[in-house]
Amino acid sequence: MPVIHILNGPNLNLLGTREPATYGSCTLADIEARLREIADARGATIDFRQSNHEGDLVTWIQEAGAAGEPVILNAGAYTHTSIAIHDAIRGAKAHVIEVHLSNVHARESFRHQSFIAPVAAGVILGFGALSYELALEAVLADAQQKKS
Ligand code: CA2
Repeated sequence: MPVIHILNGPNLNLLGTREPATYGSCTLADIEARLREIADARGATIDFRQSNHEGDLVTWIQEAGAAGEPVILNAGAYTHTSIAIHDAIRGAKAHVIEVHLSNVHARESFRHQSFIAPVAAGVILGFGALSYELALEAVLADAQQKKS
């Protein structure tokens, strides 16, 4: 089973400290711990990271794409602005599932556009921390299917 990269963009390090009505009360460390539990139980390895810098996300996506390893990506606000992340996914042929805690379509109109969605394998949003778990299930199911 390949390593599953779970990449988090700007401000996600603040989760659990502010705006619980929008993002829930889980911290990013809570989400990581839950995903590690699920991955361990299924014999999978995860690499969980966060950065406030667009270039870090670009580099990590390029590396995952080159290694043929799947990515679960919450690019935070870069979702709505970053052609660089769009190009990285496309250029590296990275297998990416876009996730969001909140239902961005029920929020401000500037959050309705995603530069990631057109180059993602799928998008899961609006379920809080569960969005990440659902994305992990999708990646695990996909890996299982490729094995059989
Ligand atoms: O819903 C999501 O997962 C988002 O990717 C979260 C981003 C937002 O810019 C996207 O539109 C949707 C924001 C990251 C978290 O920002 C916080 C700011 C203050 C307190 C807690 C979190």
